[in-house]
Amino acid sequence: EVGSSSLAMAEPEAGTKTSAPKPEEEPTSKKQKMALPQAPDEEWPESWMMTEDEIKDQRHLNRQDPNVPVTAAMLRELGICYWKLDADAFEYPVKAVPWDPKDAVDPKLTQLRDDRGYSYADIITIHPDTLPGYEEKLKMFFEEHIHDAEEIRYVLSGSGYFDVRDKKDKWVRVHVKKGDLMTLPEGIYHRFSCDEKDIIKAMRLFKGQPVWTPFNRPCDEHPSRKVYVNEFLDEKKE
Ligand code: KMT
Repeated sequence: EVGSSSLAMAEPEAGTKTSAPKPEEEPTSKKQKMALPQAPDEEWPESWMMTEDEIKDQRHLNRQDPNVPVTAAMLRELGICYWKLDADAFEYPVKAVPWDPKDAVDPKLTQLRDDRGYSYADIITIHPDTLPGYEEKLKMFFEEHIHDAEEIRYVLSGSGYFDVRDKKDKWVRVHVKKGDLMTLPEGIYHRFSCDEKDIIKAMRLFKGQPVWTPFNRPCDEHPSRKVYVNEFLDEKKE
């Protein structure tokens, strides 16, 4: 092995006794562009454990009493990612299907799209005036389900709740607002609800051709659920 590594060949006097090898410098041609860093913990959306009582109004906070906050670290452990963008600094259409992600005017959004390979985007405004079949869709969004791909939502205005199941299968409510770009991993049980403001405009991004099909719970045998359980819930990883 001696002398066969590129490190040994890079030493000024090969074969002479040297101290510990110097840290290797990355060749400039191979320098990777840093991926857009996720937001610091204090900027993550406010999240809490939901009440276990029957839900009377899904638009209410539905917190426990006293409130049980959920930290950014706990959300990350469930596979959630989060970036904060400046949604006021750029203009996006009210509705566009599809809206070409190459038209992204925000350089951070462009970087995120390139880092993560998002190739599709559209904009959905959840409000009775803008969403055909509003009531029916809201019911569908609030049914507990998974997708067979990552769910990526960038909130351009308004606000709402993504509820996700934690490691103990309890509901965590994540309150997303303008500027929040959040991803939910493939196979996580989740649902969406408007909050009391009753309006949210969000960009939906996707890798490849979008597939919105929800698989309602129970679907523990679905391959995407198995991927999620294996990656985030399996005990052996604790
Ligand atoms: C979904 O998949 O649940 C939705 O697209 C609705 C939420 S978008 C803010």
